[in-house]
Amino acid sequence: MTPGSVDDPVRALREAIAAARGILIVTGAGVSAESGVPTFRGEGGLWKRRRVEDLATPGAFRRDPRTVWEWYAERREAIGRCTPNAAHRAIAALLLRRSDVTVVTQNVDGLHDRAIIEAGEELPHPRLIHLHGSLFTLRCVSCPWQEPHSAAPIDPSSEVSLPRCPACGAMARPGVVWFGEPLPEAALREASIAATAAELCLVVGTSAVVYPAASIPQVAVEAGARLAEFNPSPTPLTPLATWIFRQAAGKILPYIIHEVE
Ligand code: BV8
Ligand code: ZN
Repeated sequence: MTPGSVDDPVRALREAIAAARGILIVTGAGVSAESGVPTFRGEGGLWKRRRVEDLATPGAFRRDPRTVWEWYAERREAIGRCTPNAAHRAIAALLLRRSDVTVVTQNVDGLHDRAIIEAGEELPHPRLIHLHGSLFTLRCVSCPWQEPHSAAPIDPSSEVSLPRCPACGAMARPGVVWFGEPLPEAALREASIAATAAELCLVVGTSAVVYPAASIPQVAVEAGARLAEFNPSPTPLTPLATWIFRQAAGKILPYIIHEVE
């Protein structure tokens, strides 16, 4: 395929981005892979080494809060040393440049937020939607207390050293959505509204197997959006894609997005 030819997907997608009214970008763990954050299901995936049922569920936390906190403390520590990559920066640049762009992320690593801060903007960004919460928020298991908790390391060495709610003294937990838990209503609603309004949906680095997040790009396509998939591997969304880029997001996305006003 010669670049610039009619069937050149890069040129076609650039033109579609320039012409679109309403762009939805849905991201998963793959967008953070080049930042050194392990994905969940690929080779070397996080879940591979650990059984999801043992860790990312309310039951697991009730049964063994120390082990669950050990896993989350390890991830917070590792991700705290990672930085946004070129894909996060390109997505942040498009989000900040165009008021009709919405980013819906399943990621809890905060790297989209950090790319927005690096671009000199404030948080929270109204059009960056977190479907599964954040590793860097703590919340109480029994009262409404929650707060951002980026720096302080968690000491999971004993039940006594685990974080407690300052308001009621109950156990504090990671501010993420576990399996079997509902997603934040407002986030899911805003994501669905953005999906129905989008003319273009870019899906970046997700295996599209976790619901209801995986239904968001499908809602966009059913409402008439064209879909571009950025993933080295095929996913259940591949059959819906108009454009497919089997490269690492950090390589191809800046090349496509930066050229488009
Ligand atoms: C709920 C947060 C109901 C914690 C996570 C149908 C409808 C509704 C629910 C279900 C349903 N069917 C099944 C369910 C239950 C379940 C579910 O979906 N299970 C799946 C596994 C079958 N869903 C739930 O439990 C959800 N809750 O439905 O509640 C309810 C309603 C009312 C009242 C009570 C209950 C909650 C789901 C959220 C779970 N939390 N994580 C934490 O992170 O610790 S899920 C976890 O998976 C992460 O959040 C992650 O974001 C998410 C999705 O994974 P991906 O991001 O896609 O990552 P993955 O590794 O899988 O893929 C990476 C991709 O990147 C790969 O394709 C790879 O090829 C690609 N890649 C790699 N490198 C690159 C790359 N791409 C581009 N560039 C690269 N360089
Ligand atoms: Zn409390």
